[in-house]
Amino acid sequence: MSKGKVLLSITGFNPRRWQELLSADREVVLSPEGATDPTIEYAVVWRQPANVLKNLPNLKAIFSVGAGVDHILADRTVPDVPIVRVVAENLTQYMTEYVVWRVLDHHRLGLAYRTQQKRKVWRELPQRTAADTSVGIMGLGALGRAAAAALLSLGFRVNGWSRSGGSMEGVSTFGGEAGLTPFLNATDMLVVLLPLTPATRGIVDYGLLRQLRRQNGHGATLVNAGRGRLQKDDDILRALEDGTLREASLDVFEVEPLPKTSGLWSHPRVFVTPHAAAVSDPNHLVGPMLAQMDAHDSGAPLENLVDRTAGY
Ligand code: NDP
Ligand code: OXD
Repeated sequence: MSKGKVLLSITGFNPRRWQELLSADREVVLSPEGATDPTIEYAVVWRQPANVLKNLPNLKAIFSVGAGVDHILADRTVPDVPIVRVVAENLTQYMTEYVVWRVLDHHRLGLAYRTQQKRKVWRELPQRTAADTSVGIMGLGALGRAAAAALLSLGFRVNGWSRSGGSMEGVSTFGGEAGLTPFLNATDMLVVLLPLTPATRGIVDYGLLRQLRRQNGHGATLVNAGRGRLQKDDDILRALEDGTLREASLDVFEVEPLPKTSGLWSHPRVFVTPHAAAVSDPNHLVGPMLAQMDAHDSGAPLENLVDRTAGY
């Protein structure tokens, strides 16, 4: 019996490699043949056009090309079938590298030394130890936990905030609304690895940044590699201007691509990357996706399912 077709519905980047790899095992279509195409059994999507999934009578599951699923659920017509998100070693490794890179650069005064180098200034700056620095990770899930483990191994103190407040060895964990202020008050460097959901949208605002610890009069540091709409770009600029924040590394923004008019591009204490912290590599991800489709067809449960009521 032939396998059901895969709808590959991608906007924002060229899906050619995804198509090639998926086609090795299943027929792939880039749009349904008619609004109610019965031949499509699986969808692989990134920011699919609105309504494209809504009337597929034999759709068994939707696979997100990324770890986040806000781009799928933004379309309210997405049918009530299981949604599978990416949890993969190579994506986790990329994110861990990004977090360690940015935390170490801020911690070891990379910005100040680069500025000195431009001016040919030979001056040693006072250096804090990792053990004196608390990194607080908002979102202690697959990515947050891996980043926490790497930071612990470098000697940082690590705090973690999540919905459940679930524990992790070596990490001071905090949960829910009640845990947020104590978590922030004990954090010098904030790393945001939350999903974008109705509960987290806009959470990284000026009021939240004010609650971070600012030791010895130094502003705190922000690293956001979660989602742009978790943060208020203007509040970050304000916090940088009044000393609430010392520096920021931002991989994600309220509007992407970051508009040329944004003050974040040229701010001397902001490090910008174009939503590149952890890319979804089809060479690593398509094989497991196809294997899950086959296993599901044989009756096995799907893995890495999204809890639609929570939105992640
Ligand atoms: P997980 O679902 O594994 O973890 C999410 C974490 O966030 C969990 O600890 C969860 O709490 C916590 N959380 C969710 N909602 C809330 C809330 N309302 N209050 C407090 N904590 C909350 O996700 P991943 O770690 O795999 O990925 C995290 C996000 O990273 C993705 O959703 C995506 O947006 C982003 N991402 C960005 C990339 C980039 O290149 N910039 C690449 C890949 C992902 P609990 O543990 O209690 O469930
Ligand atoms: C993801 C992303 O969610 O790339 O995986 O942002």
